[in-house]
Amino acid sequence: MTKTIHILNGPNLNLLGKRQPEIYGHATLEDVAKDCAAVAADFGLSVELRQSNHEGQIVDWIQEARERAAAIVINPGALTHTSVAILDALNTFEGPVIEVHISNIHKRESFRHHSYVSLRAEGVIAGCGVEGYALAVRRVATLLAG
Ligand code: CA2
Repeated sequence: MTKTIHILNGPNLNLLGKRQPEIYGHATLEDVAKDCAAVAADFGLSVELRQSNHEGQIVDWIQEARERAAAIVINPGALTHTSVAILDALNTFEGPVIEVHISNIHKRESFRHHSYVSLRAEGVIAGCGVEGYALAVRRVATLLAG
């Protein structure tokens, strides 16, 4: 059966391509889903992309991924910097986790420099724009093949 990568997005990322293009670019989450699906298909994988503004929903999706996903790519948005609940949920997931940030969080305000999710992630991609998602899918393919 085809392995699926769950691509989870946190608060406000539904606005991608619609607000603040100087920071986050012009591509939408639908564009991201298409790019990631194309890269995944090259490796015989599939993707499911979701976005929620609610921390508990993301925790529920991570728990669901335990049963249904081979890997997680996650951009938790601002919850990156605050959510022990998302870290705890990720710690129960057994496959690879790659953390993505569209902007370079290390070039921004100091409160964005710390990530709880990085304590669990196999890899972190930041500052590569929305291309970071497809790079993360490529990395997951390598890790799943190994
Ligand atoms: O750079 C990233 O991907 C972030 O995870 C984005 C979060 C921010 O809080 C993190 O520090 C870094 C913010 C997501 C807001 O997304 C928007 C997208 C387009 C327009 C407005 C907001």
